Parts: sequence; structure tokens; C-alpha cells
Amino acid sequence: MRTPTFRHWRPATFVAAALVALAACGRPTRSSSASDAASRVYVAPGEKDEFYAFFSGGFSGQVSVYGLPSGRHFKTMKVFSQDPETGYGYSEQTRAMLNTSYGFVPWDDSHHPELSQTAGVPDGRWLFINGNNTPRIARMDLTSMETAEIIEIPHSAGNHASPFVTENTEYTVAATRFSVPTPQRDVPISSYRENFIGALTFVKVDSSSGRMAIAFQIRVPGYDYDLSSAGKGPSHGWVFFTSYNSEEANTLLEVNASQHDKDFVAAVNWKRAEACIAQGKGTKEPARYAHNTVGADHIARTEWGTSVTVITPATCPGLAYFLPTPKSPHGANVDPTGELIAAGGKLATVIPVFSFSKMLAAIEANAVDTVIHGIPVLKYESVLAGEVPEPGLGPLHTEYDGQGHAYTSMFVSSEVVKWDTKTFQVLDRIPAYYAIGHLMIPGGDSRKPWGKYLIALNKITKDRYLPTGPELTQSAQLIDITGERMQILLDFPTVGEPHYAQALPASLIQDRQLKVYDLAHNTDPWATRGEGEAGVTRRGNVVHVKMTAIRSHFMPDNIEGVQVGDSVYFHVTNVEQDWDVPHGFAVTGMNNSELLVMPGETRSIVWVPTKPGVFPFYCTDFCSALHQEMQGYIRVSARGSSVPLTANTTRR
Ligand code: K7E
Ligand code: CUA
Repeated sequence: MRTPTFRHWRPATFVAAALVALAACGRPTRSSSASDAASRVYVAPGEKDEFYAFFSGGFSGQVSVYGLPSGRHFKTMKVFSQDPETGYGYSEQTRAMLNTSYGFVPWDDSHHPELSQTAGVPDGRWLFINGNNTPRIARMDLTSMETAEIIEIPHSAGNHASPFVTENTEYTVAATRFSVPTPQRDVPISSYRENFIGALTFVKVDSSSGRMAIAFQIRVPGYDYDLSSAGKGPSHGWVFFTSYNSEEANTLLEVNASQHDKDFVAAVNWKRAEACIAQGKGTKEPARYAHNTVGADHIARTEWGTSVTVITPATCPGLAYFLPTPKSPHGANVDPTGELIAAGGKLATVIPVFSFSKMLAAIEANAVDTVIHGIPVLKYESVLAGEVPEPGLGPLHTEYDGQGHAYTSMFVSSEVVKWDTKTFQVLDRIPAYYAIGHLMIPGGDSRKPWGKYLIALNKITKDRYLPTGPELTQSAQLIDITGERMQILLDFPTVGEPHYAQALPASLIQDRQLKVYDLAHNTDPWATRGEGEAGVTRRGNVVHVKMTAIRSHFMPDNIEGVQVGDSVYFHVTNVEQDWDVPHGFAVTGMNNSELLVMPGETRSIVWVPTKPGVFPFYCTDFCSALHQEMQGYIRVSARGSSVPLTANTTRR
């Protein structure tokens, strides 16, 4: 907020300020004035933020990069959605990233960004995110902030409980939110109980390259698997998955899947799974899935998976246990010590907190209610560390500050509730505007949270910002958690729906940012490393234009002899080697996208001219004083014309 001067100091402002002051008087520990809050999020021009935060784009399918505490948006990472602004998913080098067994899928719904961890702490190497709709996991490289890999998850639908990582990123997990006939086949929906099966998938992550590979899939009852959290410290080796719809309803789930008093958290011992598979207890089943990776040549390619190793709890005792959990659980979150697992029941009136050590004791003592498909259901009381009483309504997700406090989002009562992880007593609560889903503390799902800020990720904003017609923004709220009481410092809008977010100190990655791609190591087969290599060639109806871009011209910039109906491939190499000098490329009437080419990079796009004429192309990114001069023409003749194919490849 500006410091008021006489010119700006109007009565309404004064009244508002007085009200803020009054409110502050009523709650002295909540003290801060707006200017105090402003000073704590103010990052002066030229200064840098303390944290990088990565927000899921929800139905945008992407990930956005913000700075904290300022809330400034730096970049949208392109992941599951085609992006005409850069050509991601349109260019020849990137299209393969969006291949799936369903064909080319140019969109997804991304929910949970997850940073890679070493020894249970974010290490700044990679960021994973799930594709919820067409089940996939993407891995982004945090030095280039680009998507490096996308793997499809077979036998799955709605990859929601994903892509949470184990303590050393041994695995990133996936679990099907929607159970489906497995293998997929044509059956009556009413045969749900006989034919629909759940799958918990463990995807191995190579510790040096980050490359993912599906290690095994655990076949589980046909519930809806919702979220997960990996054990750490003493509980390392386990992953906890929530489920709802233990009723196995296939219609009107809002009623039919809310019948049971308790659903389950599935506790899965992946080290046990590895042992059983080593003993030959897994079976290889056919499965077709896409695995898309970017090669050393910076080109994405698809390999096809043909099988997965499947294991069942019945054949591998000790693999999985069910912990009864009240009322349609959503999140399950392991605390930094690895001992506590807080579960949020969407319709629950308490937050049940499970004890890992009590769970082991209950397994030892065989404190089992019943067994479902080979999975022992442990007695609720035997695994419970405590219940947080009267936390509010609709607990969803919990994060930790590393100082003995947990923070749980309450969707229905729209607030953040802080509670003590020893006494389970509520210590503080603060409203969120308006309906909070996830919340996030930098490192708040790790062994060492940087417990300074909390971000509330809100789904509904109503009157919080300037209105923008029927569609309003979603929102994040920055809350200071360093004091006894939480304090809201800032609201900022987000790109897409921010389901979850993760953050880490900027110092972990800011000095490792890639500045340019090395032109000398550009091995794209269509790279043009210097203007002398530029040119045009024809093979039947296909024309290849090898083109360079440098401040402030394309080479070639006059092309003739193209015919209507040709497939014209523009292979544009940005031969700059300076940071922050991308060039754009677009042709009149091009019906896919532009290209935005980073220094040292080659990007290719195809254009099929539909009518004769002379069409301009130009650079779309204001790259220099003579950026407007960075333009050219391509002449298109009728099919069968005798105009020879030419391009000017020397300066005249
Ligand atoms: Cu929005 Cu994690 Cu998909 Cu909860 S989920 S809110
Ligand atoms: Cu290149 Cu503008």
C-alpha cells in the first residue's frame, strides 16, 4: 500500500484504515497493519525473492513459477498442454511429449507439483507433476525449467494420488482415482464390484538421470485412491494412500460413497514389494503406455511400454494394510519426524492422526478387524496417535513447519487450522478467502520444512479482486507462520487452479539456471549452426527450410518456389549465445502456432499454404532496436508451377 499523501488521502481510505486499526486492536496478537504486512512481502525493484514456488496449473495442465514472498509470476512451465506461445506441443521437437496410448493428448489436469528429495529434503533437481485426466507423470528439469519426460501410467484412470516421492526419490508414485476394468474391456458398469480394480503404481526414478520407469503395480480393491504421502525417517520404505468409495459405488457417489463411517488409508511397504518381486511373486501383464523423453539432442521421442509387473497383497503378506479413516478421506500427510500421518476426512469432524510406531505394533499384535482382498484392516484405536478435536469443517490437507506444528486446510469452514503435533490441540485458526483446498509450506512435506510462510491455495475468490465477468481468478494467500498466531500478508491470483504447490529456497537453484543452449553441441539434424548452412530443399511435396535467426534478421528471408499444398518445414536455429535473447517465428495464416526459439536451440514447425500469394514471416519477440526489421517473405505458387525453389542464403 502507498504511503498516503494529502492528495491521495480520501475519507473512504481513512475509514478503511481506521477499521483495520480497530480490528487490530481487538486482536492484539494479530497486530500487523497493512503497511507492516506490505513491508514484509515487499521485494524492492532489482531485489530477488527468497523462495521459488511451483504452483500446479490445475486444468491449465501446466506449472507456474512464482517468487515468495512477493507473489510475482515468473514463468509458466509447459507440461501437459500445447502452448502456442512457445510452440510446445506444436513443434516437431516437442510434439512427442504429448503422445499417449490414446493418441496425441494436448491437455491435462495437473494437481500436485512435487520436488525431488534427497534424505527427505527437497534437493532442487527435478519437479514432478501428475496428469490427472489421462494418467501421466511429468518430470521437469529445474535448471532449464522445461519438461524433460512424461510417462503414462497404464491400468489407471485419474492419476490423482501422485506424484509424491519417497525419501530419496527412489520412487514417484501413482494411484488410480477411478478404478476401472483391468485390463480395459467392454463390461456393464453395474458389474463394478466384479470387474473394477484399483492400481497403486511405483515408478522408479534413476538417481543420476532422473529417468522414470514403471517398476511395479499393486492391484488393490476397486476404491477411489485419492492422495498419498511417503514415509520418512523411521517410516522410510512405506507410502500411505488415502481412499474413498470403499462402498464400491458406481453411481451418485456423493451419496452412495458416503455410507461407510470409515474408508481407508492404505499403508504400503514398498521394500516388501521389492522383496516379493525378487522372489518371483510378480506377474508380467501386457500393458501399452507411452514413455516420452527429451534426448541429448533436445528432441522428444516416444518409446512404447509393453508390460508391467503386477503384484497382489494376497500373494505378498506384509505388503499392505488398511487403516480405517473417518468419512471420505482426502489428504494423508506424514510429519517431518516420520511418526505421524494426519488424514483429512472431507466430511469428518476430527482430524485423525495415525502413529507409525503404533501401526507396526498393531501389525505385530495382529490387531486386525478383517481382511479385504489380502489386506488386513488394522483396528482404528490401535493405530491412532490422537484426534484433533473440533478442528473446523472439512479437513483436506496438512503441512508441517518442522517446529511441532501442523497446519490443516478446512474446505467447508474455509480456514487454516494450526495444531500441536504432541497434544493435538488447536492452537490458532485463520480464515482463507474463500475456499481453501491445499496449503503449502516450503518443504512442508519434507523432513526439514522452511517454516516461514504458508500459502493457502484457494479455489473460490468471489469479491476478493477486481471482477472479470463470470470467470474469476483462483488465488493464493501468503500467511506468515513465524509467530504464535498466523498472519495474512498478501493475496495474489494464480494461473489456473492451484491444487498444490511446493517451494524451496531460491539459493538452492538460482545459480544453476541454464542461460543458453550450447550451439556447438546442437545435434538437431536440422540445426543450422551458421548462415552458410541455411537453405531450402524439396523432397516431393515436402519443403525443408533451414533458417537462422540472429539480431535482427532471418537467413534466408526471401523464399520462392513453394506450392499450394506443400508441407513446408521451417527449421529455425537461434544462433545467438547470449542469455535472454529468444527469437520468435510466425507466418501469416499459419494454423498451428508460432515458435519461440531459445539461444542455441533449433525448433521446427510445419506450414501448409492453402493459397497462392506472397506471405510475410517475422520475429515475434522484441529482440533488438531493429526487431521490427526482422522479417521476410515466402512466395507460394499454384500447384505444378514452374517457379524454381530458391532462397537467399547470402547477404546482398
Ligand atoms: Cu485439489 Cu490434491 Cu487434486 Cu485436494 S486436490 S484440494
Ligand atoms: Cu528477433 Cu525480434
